[in-house]
Amino acid sequence: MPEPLVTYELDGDIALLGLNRDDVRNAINGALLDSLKEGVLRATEEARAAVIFSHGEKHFSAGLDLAEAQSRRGETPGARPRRTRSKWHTTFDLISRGEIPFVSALKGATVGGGLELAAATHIRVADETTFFALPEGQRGIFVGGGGSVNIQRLLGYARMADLMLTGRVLSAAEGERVNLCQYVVPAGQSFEKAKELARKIATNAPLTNWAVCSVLPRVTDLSHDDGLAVESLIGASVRSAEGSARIGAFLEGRAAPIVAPGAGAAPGA
Ligand code: 1HE
Repeated sequence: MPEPLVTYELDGDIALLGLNRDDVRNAINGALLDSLKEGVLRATEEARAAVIFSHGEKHFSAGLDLAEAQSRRGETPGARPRRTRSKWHTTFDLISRGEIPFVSALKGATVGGGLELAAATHIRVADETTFFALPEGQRGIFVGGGGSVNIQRLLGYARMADLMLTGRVLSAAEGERVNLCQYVVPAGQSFEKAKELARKIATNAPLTNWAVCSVLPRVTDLSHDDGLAVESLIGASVRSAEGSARIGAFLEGRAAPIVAPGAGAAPGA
């Protein structure tokens, strides 16, 4: 049987989804999107958090499979009915607005559609080899994996326009400064760090995690008044027996307090 284009493994409460096309630097084609969608749906059923990482030595993803894209250009217009929302949008939305948190582990090239995939995840961990670019302008195409919404939200128009118009390539440290990633770790350590974060996230109350993943991104689309109304509704709907137990545990000294950075672990934590 051929190797899956996206591997799936359940590791305790977390699912590990591995892009597995290193021969073409994890370029994203239709079959990889299908495999990713299957993994994302399975993770949503089975896990409390998930990590998307890449197999192979150097790169996260080279983005759109340019060879497949080129071969499709030869097709007669209208031969394949174009759906309003592409497979890219539906797959990436299952990540960005789904029910469980996704953490991406980045390295090397995280470009074009690869950056769009990373931007669909909730936490991005880059290692020092990671670089970010949107070479669509040079290739004569446009973002198509939700980047105009998700990447623009992270970067703002000015920086996204700069990347797309000038072909500028950002280092991991530059990417962190402009919100493309939240963590930068030494080379080769992004997968371990992403797993550590996912395990931690998986210990949160699932309803709160769902609200962060599924509701917060939608609130930014609303007016101030509508946003506050939704916040109140969500606050009421995540109130649960689990929440009461967690608050009780803190009040009775059974839950660790928050520790200031650099202060070391709290006794008994
Ligand atoms: C590919 C692709 C690809 C590599 N589609 N086959 N994406 C890009 O414009 C990125 C184009 N790729 C690169 O700039 C470089 O390949 C990398 C910086 C990512 C990696 O460099 P390197 O030296 O490690 O690998 P390589 O030798 O350039 O590539 C190895 C093989 O992967 C080679 O094939 P081979 O048969 O010669 O071995 C490459 O042709 C192949 N390969 N990238 C197809 N992207 C929803 S819209 C999204 C729009 C976009 O994503 S635009 C960005 C497209």
